[in-house]
Amino acid sequence: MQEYDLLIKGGRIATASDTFSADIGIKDEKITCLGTSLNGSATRIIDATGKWVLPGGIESHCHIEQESSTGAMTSDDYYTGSVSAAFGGNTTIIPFAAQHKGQSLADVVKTYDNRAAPKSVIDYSYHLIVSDPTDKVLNEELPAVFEAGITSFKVFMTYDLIMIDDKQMLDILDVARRFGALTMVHAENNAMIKWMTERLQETGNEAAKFHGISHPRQSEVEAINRAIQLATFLDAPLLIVHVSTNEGANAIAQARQEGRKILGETCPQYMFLTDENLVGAGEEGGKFICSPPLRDFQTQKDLWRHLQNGTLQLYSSDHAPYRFDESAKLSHGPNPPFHKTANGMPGIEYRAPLLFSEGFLKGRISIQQFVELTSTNAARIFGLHPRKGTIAIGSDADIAIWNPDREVQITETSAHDNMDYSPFAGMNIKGWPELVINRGRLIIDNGELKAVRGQGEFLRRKPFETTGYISHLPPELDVSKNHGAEIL
Ligand code: DUC
Ligand code: ZN
Ligand code: ZN
Repeated sequence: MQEYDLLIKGGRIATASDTFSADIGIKDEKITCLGTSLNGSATRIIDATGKWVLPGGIESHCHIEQESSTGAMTSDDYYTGSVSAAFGGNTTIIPFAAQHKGQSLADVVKTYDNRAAPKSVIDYSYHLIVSDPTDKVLNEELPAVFEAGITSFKVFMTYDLIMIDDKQMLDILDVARRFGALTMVHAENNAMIKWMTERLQETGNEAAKFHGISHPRQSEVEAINRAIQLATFLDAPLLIVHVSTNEGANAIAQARQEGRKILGETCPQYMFLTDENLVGAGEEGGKFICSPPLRDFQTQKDLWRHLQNGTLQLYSSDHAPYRFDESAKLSHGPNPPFHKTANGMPGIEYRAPLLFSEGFLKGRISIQQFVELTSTNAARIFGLHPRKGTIAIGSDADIAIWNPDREVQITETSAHDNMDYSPFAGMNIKGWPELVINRGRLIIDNGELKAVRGQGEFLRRKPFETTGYISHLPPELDVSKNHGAEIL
């Protein structure tokens, strides 16, 4: 019997708090030993000299095998989506399980279990999108989903077919607060978007390049401020996803400074692309249509600052893959109006490598911040820490071994997803996760996929309020001590 299934020797390890040189012994899916010059017997030994040995990435915002409210199916299923995530250094994904009006949550979860379990090559959970918060959903179905280990719910303040109104949002925030779940919100003001879209339609300005104008900055800022007030009213935790404006991030910073339980996320497209990509792409502008839309160069700088100083704790791809063909982006014909083009762009594979190259290697963030932003914070916020998101004895052996010298050119089809384009095509980046290990199994070995369909496991997650991620709650509001009880 070997002492270890896998021994990783000679690498430089980084966690969210430390860096150190050590060997890692792995047995039965777990990290069982950290030490210098480990020399127990091992089935396989990996030489990581000169490499960074980091926790596997946790991609906590991606859309995989999901129907949009208008019925468009993402172009990635759980196989291609998880394979692409794995090549990009991730060992866990948390996509969305979306309720459409009239659907029971049990049906939604079953549908996504049937999609994910046979196909995902890495571990997974879901956030539940709630679009129809009936009394039954609020009082019976959401608690049942929560008990099944799905402890985060997303709501939309825009999109006619799935949006909820403010009262419904209060209902959901209230249920989430009582159970210790985390509400995530897509914060854009629906009326402003519709009003602007109508003006653009009336004046014949419907090309892709007008998409950004139809989603003004104020639309995001108003909705973020309103969402913060609604959450503050109930003292419920709230995560504002895909923040794309400085003003929106400032509202989050202000709320956090006042001790409110508000979290924020941004995405690579807002840090590496601008509306010039959308406008410059002409007839291919639809490739760059996403919501919120791409902004400007000043916003890129602002969002870097908000990531650096911790106002935004999550950096996620918002991978929403719709091919640029008749199956998805062009389902309404070539050159469709912007308001009939599926919203979203791919990027699950390049999320972490872009941050490693442009953030860590260029000195904008430390390696510990890189680990926090790509892994540890998501594990903490979504109830997976310390099983996931760190390198520690007893944690799952989820590890990415990064070669900091490897140069990669992104092309339209260099990713392993099911897409026919990449919005990041043409960028040259440095640093790549050459080996990726999920629960002790080597899943990516120098550009080769070693994982098999369905080897990823569903992860039951802990309640948000027990994660300790927000530690400044006054005792009377700390529902982790009072799980599921009424506190109003
Ligand atoms: N919201 C997302 O989170 N992703 C894609 C499109 C959208 O509106
Ligand atoms: Zn959204
Ligand atoms: Zn999204």
